[in-house]
Amino acid sequence: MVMYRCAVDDLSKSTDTFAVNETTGEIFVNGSIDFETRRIHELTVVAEDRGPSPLPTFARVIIYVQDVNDMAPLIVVNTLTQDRRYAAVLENAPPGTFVSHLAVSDADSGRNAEVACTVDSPLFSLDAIFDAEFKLVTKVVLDREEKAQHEVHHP
Ligand SMILES: [Ca+2]
Ligand SMILES: [Ca+2]
Repeated sequence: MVMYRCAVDDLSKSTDTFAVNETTGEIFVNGSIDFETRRIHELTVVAEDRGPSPLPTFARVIIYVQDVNDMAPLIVVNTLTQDRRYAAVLENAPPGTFVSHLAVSDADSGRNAEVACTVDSPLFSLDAIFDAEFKLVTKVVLDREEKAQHEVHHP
C-alpha cells in the first residue's frame, strides 16, 4: 500500500492551494486559484510504501493556471480640471473639442483583457488615442442657455 502527501515547501506556498489525496494520490484544489496573483504552482508529492522502513519517492508537479475573465475593465476619467468630478467646455466650442481623457484597463490577460469603450450620446463621442486611451470630445456645438450640465455615462 502506498501513501501520498505533499512535501512541505515554504518557498512555493502552493501547498495551501493544492492538496493530495492520501490514498489515491489525486491532487485537488484546496484553496483559491487566481491567475492574476499566481500563474504557476509547484508541488512536491511524496509517495511512501508501508514497509517496516518506508522508502519515499518524490515527484515534482507543475500546475499552470489558465486565465478566466473575472476582472471587469476599469475606466479612469481625467477631466484635466481642478475639480476632477466635472469637465468644462466653453459654449460655442466647435465639434471635436476635448472634454476629458479616459484610460481603460483590465487586469486579465489575452482576450479577457481586451476592452471596447463606447459612449452612447448624441452630444459626445470617443476618439481613440492609443489602444486603451480615449478622449471624450463634443459632437455638436453646446449651448449653455439650453442646457448647462450634461452627464455622460459609459456602460
Ligand atoms: Ca476582463
Ligand atoms: Ca482573470
